[in-house]
Amino acid sequence: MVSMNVLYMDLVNYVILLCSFIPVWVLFVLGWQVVSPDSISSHNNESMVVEFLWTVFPTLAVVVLCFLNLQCVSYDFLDVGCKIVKVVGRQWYWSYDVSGLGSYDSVMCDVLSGVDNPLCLTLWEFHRFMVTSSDVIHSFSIPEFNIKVDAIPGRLNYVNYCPDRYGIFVGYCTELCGAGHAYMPVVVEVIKQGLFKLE
Ligand SMILES: [Cu+2]
Repeated sequence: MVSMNVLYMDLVNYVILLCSFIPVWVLFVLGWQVVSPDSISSHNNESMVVEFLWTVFPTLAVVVLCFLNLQCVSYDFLDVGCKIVKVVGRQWYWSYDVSGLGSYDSVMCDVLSGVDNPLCLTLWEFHRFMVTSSDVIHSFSIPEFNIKVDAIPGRLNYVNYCPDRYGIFVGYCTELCGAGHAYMPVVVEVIKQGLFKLE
């Protein structure tokens, strides 16, 4: 399911390329037809097979894209035994509550986007981030995960994510939330299952 999501993002890029290529190609051929004395319209070039193929293949492509799109859209509604990760934005640090780890604060400790207690996620496990705030509006954002969820006081926003690679990922608060806005990085460690520990 996760790789489907990644595949969809890739497909979108290919479709954008294709969408740019088609008008350029059509304009080129049109121009060529206008100036060429031997244009296509002067020949008998109807072909049922070609017309059939260029109707069926794009239709199939649209069906496949619709299917992937629906999967991507419904990805957030999936409830596949997600591990709940509560995320609370505070002035100016993040608090996490991860099942198995309990509740803890993640406070910035140096200028290179380091925090004392990073958020620990396990590889290939579905996590549901439940995001809220205890004071002003923050925004929980991890660009490498394609995640950006507003943390709004009195409201619970959520997003699902399943880490597909090991590593340390850095995100930021992306809502101007006060004097310490720049000093509340999100640091996520994706580790192997069973390696959780807090210092
Ligand atoms: Cu903030």
